[in-house]
Amino acid sequence: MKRVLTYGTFDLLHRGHINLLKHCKHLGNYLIVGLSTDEFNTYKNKTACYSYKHRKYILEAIKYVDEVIAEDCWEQKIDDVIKYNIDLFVMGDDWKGKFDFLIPYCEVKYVPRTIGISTTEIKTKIENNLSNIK
Ligand code: C2G
Repeated sequence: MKRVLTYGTFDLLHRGHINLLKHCKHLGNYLIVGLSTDEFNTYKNKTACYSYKHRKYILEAIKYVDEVIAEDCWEQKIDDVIKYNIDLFVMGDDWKGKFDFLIPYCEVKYVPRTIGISTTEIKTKIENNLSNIK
């Protein structure tokens, strides 16, 4: 049983998130997602449209996801890798190198980010359309 861990905000879920989660699951057998809490998003200077409760509800409905845990801070990753007996940590390659401190504890992989889609882009498109409507 290869246990995989990844983290993120996963707001306004889109195909880039699904590609990442699918890739994570196919690299192992059991996928745990560390979902950024609303408080941690504030700390990351990110404002999610959906609350943690709703982002968790949506993630738990995805067939690739086996478990969702709260991501409260940057510093919890080593403890999580040990606590959840993680074999492989995966993030999109926009984070390449940022989590290499986990290498002594588990395998670390950065996978290609899906080009042409992001939560920020989705928000901008909606805001632009709304401004056109006014
Ligand atoms: N992602 C992707 N392709 C996209 C958009 C996102 O592969 N077009 C990946 C990111 O690389 C990340 C995951 O999807 O691995 C989640 O992305 P976000 O929800 O934007 O999370 P982020 O703000 O990067 O927070 O401690 C780590 C942080 O919590 C990551």
